[in-house]
Amino acid sequence: MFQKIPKVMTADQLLDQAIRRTKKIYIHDRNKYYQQKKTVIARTEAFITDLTSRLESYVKAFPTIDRLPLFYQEIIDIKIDSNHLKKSLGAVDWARKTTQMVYSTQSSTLTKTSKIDFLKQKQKEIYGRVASIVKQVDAHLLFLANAQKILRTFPTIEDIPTVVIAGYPNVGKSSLIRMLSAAKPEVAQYPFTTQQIYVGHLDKTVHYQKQRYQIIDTPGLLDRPLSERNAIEKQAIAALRHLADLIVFLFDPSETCGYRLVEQTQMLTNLKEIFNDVLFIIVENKADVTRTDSRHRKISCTTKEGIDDLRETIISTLETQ
Ligand SMILES: Nc1nc2c(ncn2[C@@H]2O[C@H](COP(=O)(O)OP(=O)(O)O)[C@@H](O)[C@H]2O)c(=O)[nH]1
Ligand SMILES: [Mg+2]
Repeated sequence: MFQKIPKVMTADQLLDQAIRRTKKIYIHDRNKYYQQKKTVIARTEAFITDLTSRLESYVKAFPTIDRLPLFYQEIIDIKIDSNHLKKSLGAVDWARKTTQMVYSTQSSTLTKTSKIDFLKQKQKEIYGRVASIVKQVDAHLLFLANAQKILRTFPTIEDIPTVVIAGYPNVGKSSLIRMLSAAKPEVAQYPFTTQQIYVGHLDKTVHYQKQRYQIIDTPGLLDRPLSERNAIEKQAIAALRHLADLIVFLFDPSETCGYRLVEQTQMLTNLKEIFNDVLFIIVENKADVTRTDSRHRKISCTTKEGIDDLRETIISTLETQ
């Protein structure tokens, strides 16, 4: 999702690189004087272009936060701090504009002069002013560099109808997401836990148009009692609210997962409180082992019992969302 953002350099690195590149520039002219003059001007121009285009590429590559899906806005705010990010992008853009302005106001002096010494002195002045502008935003560049590193690890989650799978460990969440997904689910780092997030897709063709639905498993997040959560994890769970159009809660009535039914019921109650505006489908897995007489839907990831029916129900529920 944010993989295209380039690595952000520090002020010193930016300036060094710009200077290094200019040194490779030579303009040839039979006239020695013109050769020198043209070379100094070309180098100064290249210096400015190198810097401003790089600064511009940073500002353009970062997403416009307010236009991102709410899920991303929230995790960016938690992991990076949205206001700080906006401020830093603004500062870097200011440096780009100011650098450009310094050059625009000085470039005519360079072309008009006939003295090489004066020309070189002017060039030095421009380099000096621009260097101090870029150094002024060094802290912001560092902030962006760090933000880029964090954003790069964010999972790619689309803004399409999404079902999230929840339930205690070993109830069969991974098995279910594998059964339901059209292709192998993608694995990515979830920004808050050491755990990973699994993103699969359900496809359905309606009137020759392929509809895509997302299916997400967040091991480590929706599989432990909320009372054991730290503040960040609670926020991370809250961010999922923006993502989930539907939650499939998996019970394991066989209790081979290692958790008793009362504990599992308690987690469901908890989740319903947090996701109070999200629809739940409650499913009992491992029906091949234990089949209760509850009214809940029964499935088995081992025998595939109830899987096709569950897929249909998920899709038709998401369609009406
Ligand atoms: N008998 C039986 N075992 C299952 C079923 N679904 C999953 N399992 C087993 O339960 C264990 C945990 O499954 P997994 O999908 O990893 O659970 P997760 O931790 O919730 O993702 C694995 O050994 C699975 O093979 C089922 O329907 N029937
Ligand atoms: Mg799992």
